[in-house]
Amino acid sequence: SQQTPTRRGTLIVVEGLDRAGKSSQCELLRDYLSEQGHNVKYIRFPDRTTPIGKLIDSYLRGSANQEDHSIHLLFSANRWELAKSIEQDIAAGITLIVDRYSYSGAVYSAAKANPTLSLEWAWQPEIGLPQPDICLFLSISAEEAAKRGGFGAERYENESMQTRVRELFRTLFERQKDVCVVDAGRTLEEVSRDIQAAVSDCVAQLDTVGPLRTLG
Ligand code: FDM
Ligand code: MG
Repeated sequence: SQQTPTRRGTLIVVEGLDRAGKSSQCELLRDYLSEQGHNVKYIRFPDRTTPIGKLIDSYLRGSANQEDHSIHLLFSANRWELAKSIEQDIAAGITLIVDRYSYSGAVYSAAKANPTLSLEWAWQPEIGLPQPDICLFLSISAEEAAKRGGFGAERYENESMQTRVRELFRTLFERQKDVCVVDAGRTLEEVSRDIQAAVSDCVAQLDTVGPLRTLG
């Protein structure tokens, strides 16, 4: 008898500024999709557990310095080292929720205003990585973010960096038309309802989309 081929999983990316509620929304989405019967995995970048991830972790905590381009390529390498396992999970029918991805990668590095580190340059090493089926951008105003409390102690967690990151996310997502912008300045429930609706549409259209694509 013939076996029904496994329906591939969906690659879902959640992006946004610090304090936009990414982690809470990823958890709510994981629970929602699990209840719907999906086999779900929730991962995040940077993955601080690998050898490259440990270098990134010391950089973010400020216990180590790295040249701007060098740390940028390490963040990218941290995605490349997991690319195969992402492809394998998707092929095995697992739905992956990814907290930050190439978009954060390009935007945070370009926000340093290093003259030889443009958004264009920063995007190049991302080309060829698995392309998300849906990228949800949790958008929050500077005012709303400020209301949600102070910054943490890690590198990049300061007002001037966050302002540049916000502008660059906007620039990037004006070019990448396939992003789903979610107004994250509302209650957890309101935001999660929008996310669930967008993800459900995406999952329903998966057969039309075909196999997992790659970033261009
Ligand atoms: N970040 C994250 C980057 O600079 N490049 C990347 O490729 C990624 C994935 O690392 F400030 C930044 C964004 C953030 C920091 O992320 C750690 P979390 O999600 O706040 O732990
Ligand atoms: Mg953070």
